[in-house]
Amino acid sequence: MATLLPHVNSVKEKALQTFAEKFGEQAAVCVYAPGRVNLIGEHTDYNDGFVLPMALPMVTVIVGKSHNGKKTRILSLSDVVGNINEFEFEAGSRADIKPGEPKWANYIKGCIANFICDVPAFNAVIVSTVPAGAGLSSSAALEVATYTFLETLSGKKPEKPELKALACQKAEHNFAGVPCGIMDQFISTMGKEGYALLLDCRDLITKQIPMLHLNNYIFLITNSNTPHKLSSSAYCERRDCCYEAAKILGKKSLRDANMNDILALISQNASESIVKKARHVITEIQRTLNAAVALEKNDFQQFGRLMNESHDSLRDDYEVSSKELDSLVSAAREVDGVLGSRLTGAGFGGCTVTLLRKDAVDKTIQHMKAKYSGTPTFYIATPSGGAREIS
Ligand code: NG1
Ligand code: MG
Repeated sequence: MATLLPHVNSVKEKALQTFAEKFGEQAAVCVYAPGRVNLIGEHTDYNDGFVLPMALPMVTVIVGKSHNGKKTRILSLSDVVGNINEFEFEAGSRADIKPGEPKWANYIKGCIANFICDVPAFNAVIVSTVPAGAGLSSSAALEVATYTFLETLSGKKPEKPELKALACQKAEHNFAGVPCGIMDQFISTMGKEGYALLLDCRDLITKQIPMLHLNNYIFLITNSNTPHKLSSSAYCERRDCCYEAAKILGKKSLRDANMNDILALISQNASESIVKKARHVITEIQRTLNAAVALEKNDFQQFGRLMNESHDSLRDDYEVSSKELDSLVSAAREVDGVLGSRLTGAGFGGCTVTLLRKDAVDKTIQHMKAKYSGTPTFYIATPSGGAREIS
C-alpha cells in the first residue's frame, strides 16, 4: 500500500496546537508551501533548459505571530533538524542576518534576508510532511513557506511571483550554500492543482499542462530511503562540467547547444566526461519538450518511454544514479501496466517516479518491495497547488 499523507488541515492543526502550547497564545498567520516531484527535465534547470515538475500534497506548514519584542523564535517539528529544533535570533535589519548554526535555520534566515522589507520579530512553529533529502524539494518547500509567511505577516508582496521564487533561490545559494537551479522554488510558488508546470529556466516563461485526463494512469513516487547529499561535491561537479562544455563551445549555456555540438566537443578534445554530461543535458532538454507535448495529447505511452530514456541517460551519461535507484527503476519496469520509471531530483539516492496504470499500483508496489534490498516508501503523486495562506 502507498503511504497515506495527512491532509494539510491536520498538519495545520498540529502546528497551531504546538504554537499555543509553546508560546501561550494563538497563532495569527498560517501558510503552507508544497514539495514537488520532477516528472522529467533533470539537471537542465541550471543549464537554462526546460523542466516539468508538479507540486505535491506533501507540504511545509508555518504558523506564527509577530510581537513587539526583539527576538524571532522558531520551533521546528521536522525530524531532520537533529538535537537543536529551536532557534532564536535578533530581529532587525535584514542586512545584518548571517548564516550559521543550526543549518536548517539558514533556509529561514536566507528568506528573511532576501525579503522585500524588514519584518518585525515573530514566533513560529514549522511542521512538514515533505521527506528531507529525498529529491522532493523539502528545502524549497521550507523557503517558499517562509517567504509566504513573511508576505502575510508584513502585508507586502513582490510585484511578480517570479521575484518570490528568485529570492528563495538566492536564500538557498547564499545561506544554505547549494548552487541550485530555479525549478524547485518556481513550482512550489506557482503549482496549480491538476496541472504540471513546464518551465523555461532561461526566460522563466511557464505553461501549465493539464493532468486532468490521466484517467486510468497515475504517478507513483518511491522513496529509496537512501538520502542524497546535495551540497556534496557531486552536484557542483556536474554543474561545472556543463559550464565548461558551454565554454568550450563558445555558447552561453548548453541550452544553445545541439547534437552537432557533441561532435564539436569531441573534435576539440573535450574529456569523455564532459562530452557525456553535455549529451545528457542536450537530449534531456529535447525529451522534456517532447514529454510536455505527449502529456498535452494524453499520449502516456510516449511519456513513459521518455521517462525511461531520461533515467538511462542520467545513469549512463550524467552518472547520478545509484544501485538502489537503478534497482527500483528496473523492478518497476518489469511490471505489466508500468509505462515508464526514472529517478527524480538530483540523484545519488532519493526517489524514483513511475507512470503506471491505476489498476497496476498494488502489484507494482509488491514487486518493487520484493526486488529491493532496502525498505522503500510509496506515495501517490496527485498534482497539487502552490504555496498559499490557509485561513
Ligand atoms: P533536488 O534533488 O530535488 O533537491 C536538485 C536541485 C534542482 C535541480 C535538480 C536536478 C536543489 C535544492 N535543487 O533538486 O534545482 O537542479 O537537483 O534536476 O539543489
Ligand atoms: Mg533539496
